Amino acid sequence: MAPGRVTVRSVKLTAVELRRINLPLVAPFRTSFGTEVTKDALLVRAISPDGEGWGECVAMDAPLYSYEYVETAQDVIRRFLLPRLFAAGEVSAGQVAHLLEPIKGHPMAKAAVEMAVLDAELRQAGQSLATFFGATRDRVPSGVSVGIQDSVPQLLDVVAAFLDAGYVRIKLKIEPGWDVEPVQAVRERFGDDLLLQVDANTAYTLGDARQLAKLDPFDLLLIEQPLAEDDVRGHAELARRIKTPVCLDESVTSARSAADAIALGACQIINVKPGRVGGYLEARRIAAVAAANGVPVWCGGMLETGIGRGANAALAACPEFTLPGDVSASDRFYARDITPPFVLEDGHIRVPDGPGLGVDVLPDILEEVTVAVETIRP
Ligand code: NPQ
Ligand code: MG
Repeated sequence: MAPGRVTVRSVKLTAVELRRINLPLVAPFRTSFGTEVTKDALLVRAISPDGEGWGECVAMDAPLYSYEYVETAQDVIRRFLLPRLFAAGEVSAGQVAHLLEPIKGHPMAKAAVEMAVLDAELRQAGQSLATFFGATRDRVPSGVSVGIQDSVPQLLDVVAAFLDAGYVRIKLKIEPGWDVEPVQAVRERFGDDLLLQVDANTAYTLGDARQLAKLDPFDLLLIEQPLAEDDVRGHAELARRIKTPVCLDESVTSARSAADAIALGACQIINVKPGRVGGYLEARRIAAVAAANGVPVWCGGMLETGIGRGANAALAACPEFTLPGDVSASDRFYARDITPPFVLEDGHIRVPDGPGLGVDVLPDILEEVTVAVETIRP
């Protein structure tokens, strides 16, 4: 940094805008917990005298992935989170989690607020999120999550199209009745070299261990969150009964819970999602804890707009992230996004290098998809 230049490390919040948008998905996305056809997202815009910052809340419109949903996130942000940040005067992103700690739970709401402050702060300082994180790559390999389909032939067509587009890793959503058959069909059609994994989103119980062991011959990279969110011990037992490495998603809610799950033998791999764990800073700590224990991590996805997608690309560019993430191109989910789209280049997504998120919101499209705006002031 040039002599005499001062790095601004805090943000004076004069207002925060909470904006709800509705984006149609290019195709319905079916998982073991339901089928989504549109994305109801909550955006957080932190406004300060020195500029603004954007955050994206990854809560769904219903409590199907975890207990949070977009209305509870907006309510807790409005009523409990922002008043604490306003009361603190100037805030730095590194202080946000501590200031919000007295409020229990609501990690996705907290993550969105921290992200907006972090973006504002880094834009002021002229530093990219990737540099702030210590990212070591300028592009990241891109994986794709493939929803449950109506038939195996249909699944093979969908997977073929994603492979043609260049995706380097395929994740199949599974549930009881849609597991061994689709995995076997994809292996047979696309061969042993395909990087392939599955995600059950908690749809099984330990009593299904024999069924899940039938996936052993297919050389999957991992099975993600087969059992309930709070069944950490069950995952440890399952990990002893199957050959496929167990990866946790929903169960890992903090760096502490990651350390506990690793110590219990409940996971050999971790899916890191900033929203699920209360923010990008906690996500970085989880990656560090995992790496210290020799546990590979990868960056998950929550159907983010370009705002969250850019931030995920920066996170996925950190050295601990040794497996391809669910950081797909924007057109995997959206025909039109609120930012310039992220595109696949030789199976990779470019990591933004501009200040903050390094992603610019397109005002006209943003207005078109906005369904409500609320401004909160101190
Ligand atoms: C997962 N994501 O890894 C999640 C689940 C998921 C890309 O598989 C709206 C918002 C719909 C968030 C559907 C992927 C969603 C969502 C599924 C998250 O478990
Ligand atoms: Mg998952």
